[in-house]
Amino acid sequence: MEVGIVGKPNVGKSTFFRAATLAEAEVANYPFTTIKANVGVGYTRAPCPHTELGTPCSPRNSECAEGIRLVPMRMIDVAGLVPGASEGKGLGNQFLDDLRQASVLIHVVDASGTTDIEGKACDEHDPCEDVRFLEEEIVAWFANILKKSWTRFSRRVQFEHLKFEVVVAEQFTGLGVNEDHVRQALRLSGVDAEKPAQWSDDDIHTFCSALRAIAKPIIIAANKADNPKAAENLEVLKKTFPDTLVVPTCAEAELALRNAARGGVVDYVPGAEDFKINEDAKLNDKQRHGLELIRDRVIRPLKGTGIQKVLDTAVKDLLKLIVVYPVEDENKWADGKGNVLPDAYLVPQGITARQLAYRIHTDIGEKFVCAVDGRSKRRMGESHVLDDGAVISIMAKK
Ligand SMILES: Nc1nc2c(ncn2[C@@H]2O[C@H](COP(=O)(O)OP(=O)(O)OP(=O)(O)O)[C@@H](O)[C@H]2O)c(=O)[nH]1
Ligand SMILES: [Mg+2]
Repeated sequence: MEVGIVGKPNVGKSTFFRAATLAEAEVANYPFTTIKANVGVGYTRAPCPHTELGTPCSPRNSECAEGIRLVPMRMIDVAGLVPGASEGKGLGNQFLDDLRQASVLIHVVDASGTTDIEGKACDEHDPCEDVRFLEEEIVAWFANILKKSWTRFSRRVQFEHLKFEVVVAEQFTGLGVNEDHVRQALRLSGVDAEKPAQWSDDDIHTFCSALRAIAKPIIIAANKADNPKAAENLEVLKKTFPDTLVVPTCAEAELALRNAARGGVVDYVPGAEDFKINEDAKLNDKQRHGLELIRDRVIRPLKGTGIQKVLDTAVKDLLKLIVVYPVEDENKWADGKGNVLPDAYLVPQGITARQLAYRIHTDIGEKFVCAVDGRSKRRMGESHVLDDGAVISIMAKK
């Protein structure tokens, strides 16, 4: 699972990335601070079933903090995008290649409206413009790939009777686009898959726009929400893009809180709606005041900093993934070595018991006999659809 952080320069992408991953990345108040992409690990949260069991867990592929399982995902913070990037403007389109593996994009927008379309400081700017241009750049990136060998490819579909989705998915190899994405994009755009040779530029654009929405869905982080001008822009963004998820964020506050928590100054769990200043911490007046400001301007009005909310919403509502816990022993919820709830798997909603078995190991998928629900101890057949948070033991032929 990979998450891409995108947006025009100077909006707070690297601050968001650092806050989410605690990895180092340069942050500065001018455009194009980031040139080479930063890669790190962020987390999505799920309730950990160990709290029901009353036994501590021993996670292997994830972490557990106060009853919350943190499931890792790769995050990538790329260079700022400007209009025309897909034709080489700004830092050009190399950053787009950095986004190939991303299955979801977090578009960081400056909701305070104090940076212009190229990321330079200004008094007023409409962030809706940024949302439109960024989407168009990604669509243009898709369209350029498709157009590169359009003639040859459309002929193969029309005259050699090859399946459109097979040929298109081939074109996009390495971009995380599969045949199912193409089929969905065809349905959504209503273009004629039988006669691509007759497609106009508009048809290509309509199709690529649908493919972008399916293969690289976007969630908007309306950042710099601590700025007094942000509230109004946030409402405009939500109204203008009613079908897009928009979450207000303050990356700077999240970074400050995570650093303070790491230094033992505050008790703060990412995603929490409050934090506690540690009484033993030696803070000067300025530091204490800074933390109180974060509480008054960000945490209270926004019910948190929004950073973790963006990640959790992207996984749950946009990608429609759930977390399941495969175990070997359905009574102790442990693996063969006695590790309790060792693995947390991010899987698509609607996954069946047998599909999960295949994800664990091809061999287990092939020799699947049945699965057992760790809670009810009921047996389930191969086509049983798994619930979010399921604890599952899979029986396979020896
Ligand atoms: N007020 C406020 N400022 C922020 C916030 N997040 C980031 N900033 C500031 O915005 C400026 C740009 O931050 P970066 O994280 O470097 O932005 P970027 O989008 O990675 O910029 P490029 O790498 O140049 O594209 C810095 O001065 C940050 O401190 C926020 O939530 N609120
Ligand atoms: Mg940056």
